[in-house]
Amino acid sequence: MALRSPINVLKTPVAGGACAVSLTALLALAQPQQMVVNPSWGLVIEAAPDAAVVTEASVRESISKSGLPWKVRHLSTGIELVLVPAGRFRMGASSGDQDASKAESPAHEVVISKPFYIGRTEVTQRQWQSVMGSNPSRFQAAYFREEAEQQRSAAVGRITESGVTKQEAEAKLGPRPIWVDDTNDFPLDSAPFAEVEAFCTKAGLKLPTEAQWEYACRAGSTAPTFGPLESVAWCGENSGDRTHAVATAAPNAFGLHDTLGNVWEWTADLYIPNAYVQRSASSADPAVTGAGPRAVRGGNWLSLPKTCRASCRIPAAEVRTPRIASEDRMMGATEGRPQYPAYGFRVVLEP
Ligand SMILES: [Ca+2]
Repeated sequence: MALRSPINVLKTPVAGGACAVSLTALLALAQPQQMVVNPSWGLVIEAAPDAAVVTEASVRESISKSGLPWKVRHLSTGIELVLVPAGRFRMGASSGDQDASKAESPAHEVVISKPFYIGRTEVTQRQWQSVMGSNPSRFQAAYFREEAEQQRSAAVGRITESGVTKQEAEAKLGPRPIWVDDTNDFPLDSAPFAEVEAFCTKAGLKLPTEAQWEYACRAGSTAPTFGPLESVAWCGENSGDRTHAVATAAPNAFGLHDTLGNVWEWTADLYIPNAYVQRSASSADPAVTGAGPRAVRGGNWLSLPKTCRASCRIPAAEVRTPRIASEDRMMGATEGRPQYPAYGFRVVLEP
């Protein structure tokens, strides 16, 4: 049977009063539909911001006024990007933040002069693999299997100490452990900066500047965190000492997930501790270029809450301070691969 077109439906005879309804429906059909134009690099997922995600009406209005679609899938990587509107914010230590370091002061006004797209999530292992053809991440199935087996073995060992056989201990513990065997949607981790740059170049994407990152992370919030850490971030308090699939923690008011926690995020900016001292009271689109250690942002799966803050900034571990070197060792850094599995990233596209 052929599918009926809307016009055929309207031609179907209906009982009294329905003629007026049909005419209304016909007029509605005659209204020009809003055209959704896909950019050359992507496919529009949602043209207008979802009010349940972008909760501030003024932000939705700014996004709509830009004339750009809100959520777009980047064609060559599959990365979901959301539009962040132009605006201004106070960058650096939040008012009354006792955990802020000197490098986060003075707080100062920053103008973001143009809207930009930013990854809704950290880049995933699937997305990295599709572009680079390999996956350097520590947190893959083999890691989780090994962890699960080590824990099982330790538990069996504790029980057999009381004199029971290994078989009896196994029976007492019940079914073998189940581990995470699919990490496609986990964040990419352990990639050095040069490889992250190579990914961005191949994909035609960029890393955010520190200012873009903090503006996107805050999403209008002036507090150290945009929400309660236990619901918005995988950090040392709740992660079980590992990364988690992206977008399993609650998003911020721009619809971005995991800006705080999960993996630290590389930025394009050179890390200069007193960068903010050198700025004027109001800066437009600040960027710190040059060769040297990059600033990483947001804290990770092992971080203390005091580190998972919007304004927290540290140098990547390419240049070692004693504090970071000890963290490196704790997180399994090896010779020749110093970037510990704490680092990932999200991308930016400037339309
Ligand atoms: Ca993160």
